[in-house]
Amino acid sequence: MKPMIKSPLQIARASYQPKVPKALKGYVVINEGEKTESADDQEEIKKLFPNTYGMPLLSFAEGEKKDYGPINVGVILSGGQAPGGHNVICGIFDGIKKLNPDSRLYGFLDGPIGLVEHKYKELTAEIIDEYRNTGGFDIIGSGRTKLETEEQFKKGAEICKKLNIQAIVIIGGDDSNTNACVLAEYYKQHNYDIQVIGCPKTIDGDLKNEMIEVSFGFDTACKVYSELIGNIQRDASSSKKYYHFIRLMGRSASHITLECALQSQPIIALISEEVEAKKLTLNDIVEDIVNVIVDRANHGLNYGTVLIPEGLIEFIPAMKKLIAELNDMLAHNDDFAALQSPEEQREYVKSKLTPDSLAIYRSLPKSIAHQLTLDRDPHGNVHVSSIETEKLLIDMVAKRLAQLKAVGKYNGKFSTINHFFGYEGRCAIPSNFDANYTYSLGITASILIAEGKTGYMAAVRNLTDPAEEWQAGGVPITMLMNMERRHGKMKPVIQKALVDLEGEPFKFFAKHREKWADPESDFIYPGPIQYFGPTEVCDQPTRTLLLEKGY
Ligand code: FBP
Repeated sequence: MKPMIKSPLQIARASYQPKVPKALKGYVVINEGEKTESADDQEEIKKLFPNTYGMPLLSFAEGEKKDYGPINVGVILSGGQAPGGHNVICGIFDGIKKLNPDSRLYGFLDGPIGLVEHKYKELTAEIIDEYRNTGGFDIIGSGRTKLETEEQFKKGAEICKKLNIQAIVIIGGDDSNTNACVLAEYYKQHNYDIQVIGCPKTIDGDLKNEMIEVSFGFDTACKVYSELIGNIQRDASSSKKYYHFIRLMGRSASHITLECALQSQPIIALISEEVEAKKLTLNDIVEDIVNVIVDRANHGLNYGTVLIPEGLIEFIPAMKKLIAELNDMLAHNDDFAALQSPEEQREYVKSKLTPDSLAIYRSLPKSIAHQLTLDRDPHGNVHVSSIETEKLLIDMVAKRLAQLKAVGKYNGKFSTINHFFGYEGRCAIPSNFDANYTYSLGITASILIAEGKTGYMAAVRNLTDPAEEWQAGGVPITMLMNMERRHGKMKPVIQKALVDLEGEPFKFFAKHREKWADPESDFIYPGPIQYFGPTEVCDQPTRTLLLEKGY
């Protein structure tokens, strides 16, 4: 292993001892709760997962010392990076070693493909110690291969047999945990002795239900973006010359944008779920932004920040229809794939769309229309992070302001800067919250494995309490599933948790946003994540989590 050169903060963080729930400090007993149902489409999901459907919720309590044989585990990091992934692996390692020092941990390389292609490395204490409390997924790499064929499952079983691996832990988002669920069911159905455990990862915050309070990484990523937004707001207030249009990652869900808005108080934050509920058109959204800008100009202010969720475009009803048509049209479409130039592709798409969608497609700048037809990921998702919605909005707002200026209804200056924040936060050094949460998830996974569970997601709850009071356990993955259309076919997948317009975080935002747009209002400057210092500065969870829990 090549020696790493480290910053003073890296060195200090290496010796940070994550806090864990009381029950995880010693040995546990598992209490079984109620039997569970899937999020929707219960009959279909039950049929597809006869061996793993309806299992009970599990919660851990402090128990007596027990003896376990050696536990060999294979771990996979799947999908986009999220701060804390390394600590999940450290938690699994420490967990299985505590239960039996002869246990071994193998990391499959570069995502699920490592399992299929038998690419792995043993994670020794020396390697693990280099990655404690660090950001990134570079310990073993990540990838987005979808595990779905019997051949892949069998190849996975082969390597597990060779390495005597009793369980696979898949650390991933909704799509990767869908893989985990399918794999668990397959191995159980075919009597392979291999357990599969999932772990809720994603900065997007869209993998949650009443039992999974938040996915890991959301806390750190939002804090990084909020710091940057705050810095930009201070720059804007100082120079007084720019409107900053900031698009934020998050896929379809607007949780990141909402959380960043709660932390920084921009003049505008768009929430996709509200746009859909109110059936707003692109022109409606532009008009709302323009009204705020005109009002600020009337008060002599020509600067501010506008937050835009990256998935916005999918939630504008007419755009949603267009994207759905494109998804079906482009799924496994060799004719389209064979076309060489963007012009040929554009003509092909235009010839296949329904008249309404064609009109929308034509109205879009060519660059955006092209971005909508780029490759879907292996799970069938549009690559929303490649669609430059912020530029589209700047363009439309500028045109509308020019019209108003021409008739004397706007007398300001509209100079803009566009940003896209996503990759800046996905590998940040995990906040104390994420460092503690992920390490606890790792230990939880090791216990679920030792106790012979499969088809469960490691879960740690009560996250607004001090870490010692957190409640660890397991949630059947089938509980999060429903049927959705992917690549033109209905498939069982984990239901994405979108922003709940009746939930407290959104209600708080809706109540205060007008005040934030007001020329008299102040921005908030959250500042950088603090790792050492007073607890009210270092250990605060997100505003979303606090509001959801009634704080
Ligand atoms: P997952 O956690 O669901 O894998 O996605 C995280 C994410 O950062 C999204 O917010 C973003 O749209 C996407 O990954 C970008 O994908 P990529 O890493 O392939 O560019």
